[in-house]
Amino acid sequence: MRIFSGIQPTGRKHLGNYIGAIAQYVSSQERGEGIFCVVDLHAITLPFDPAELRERSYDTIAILLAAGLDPARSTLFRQSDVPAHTELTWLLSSLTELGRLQRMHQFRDKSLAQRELVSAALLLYPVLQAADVLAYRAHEVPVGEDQREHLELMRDVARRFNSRYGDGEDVLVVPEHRISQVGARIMDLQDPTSKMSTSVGSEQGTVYVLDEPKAIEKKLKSAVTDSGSDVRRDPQKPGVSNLIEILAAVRGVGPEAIESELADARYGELKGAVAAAVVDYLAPVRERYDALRRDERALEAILAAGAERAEIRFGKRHIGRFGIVEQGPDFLLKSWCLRHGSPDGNKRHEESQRGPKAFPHGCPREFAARQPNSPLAPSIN
Ligand code: AQP
Repeated sequence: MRIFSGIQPTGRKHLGNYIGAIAQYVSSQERGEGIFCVVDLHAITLPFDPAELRERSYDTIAILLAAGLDPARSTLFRQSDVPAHTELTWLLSSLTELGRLQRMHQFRDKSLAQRELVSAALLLYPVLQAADVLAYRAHEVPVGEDQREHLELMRDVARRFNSRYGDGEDVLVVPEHRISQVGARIMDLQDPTSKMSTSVGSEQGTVYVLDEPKAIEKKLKSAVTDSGSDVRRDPQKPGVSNLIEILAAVRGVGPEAIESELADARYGELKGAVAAAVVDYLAPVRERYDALRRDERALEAILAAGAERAEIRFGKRHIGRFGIVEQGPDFLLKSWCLRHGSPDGNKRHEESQRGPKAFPHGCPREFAARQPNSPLAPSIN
């Protein structure tokens, strides 16, 4: 089974990102072939500073490694290093309803919060996300609850592509989302009716993965609760429900187990237990992070190798004016046929694979370098 997910290199990663997404990525390595991507192109849908984005991309990849993603087992790369994502976005945008994009919650919330330019890229964010996943024909996408709507759109786009261009074949895999039963929507500690968030939350209401233990304790111990005293989940008690959910998620148990364990406890004890558990949960990540983050050359090497592997194992290398010059997933071939409006696109592709003869102006060096027996070919496992 192939598993894909992407994470933005925006700001500092918080406990919601960690529980809802990163911890799931790490455990998914036991179930299948993981492909994880630092989605820097998603991050530019809002105003950004290029130098800052580069730094945050390193921060994010270092957190993923510190959390336990293993580049030898999973493919880890930076989205902008693999051009197939943006190429496929354009193709898929031709199959995506404009009205539906405009109604997406994330687009509405983020465009309302924008004071200056609301970019077309912000609108197309879910199409790029669809391209990310569909390019690799991933079967499963681990995400937090806030991404459910985008996943539904992606599934519909894949189905539409298959019914229009698949010739009876499921060229694109219609992926399943994997949203945890526990911890899929961690709430802000100061406003437990809103999700813990990079862009909207308060500093005090957001636990960051790299926070010092003292800061974690302080934030959790000052979490907003309610005037009652029962430690149980209830829509009327969003603060207490959130703390129960966090404790359950970090201990890897159901929230009912926490409710019965703390049935006689007061809110202060609940907060203390959550604080201690979260400090222990994040400590190993913080300890490993610094050394990983310091070595930017090593991070670059991991990202470069991941991009290479993503392109060769799962994607295509290049759609140039000669057509697809390296074998890629069938759907890209079909996309190419679609572009050329000709069912014999396949034939032309095969011809282009036979070598330099297919290139009227000679064989480009880039193509030569990528031939399996070329001395210029990169060595890929
Ligand atoms: N509060 C959350 N609880 C559980 N899961 C969450 N995720 C985000 N917030 C929560 C999941 O984290 C993954 C990465 O999200 P992202 O790439 O969107 O990163 P981000 O922009 O830094 O995260 P935010 O906080 O979601 O940013 P805002 O609120 O500014 O848009 C995703 O799988 C997401 O579901």
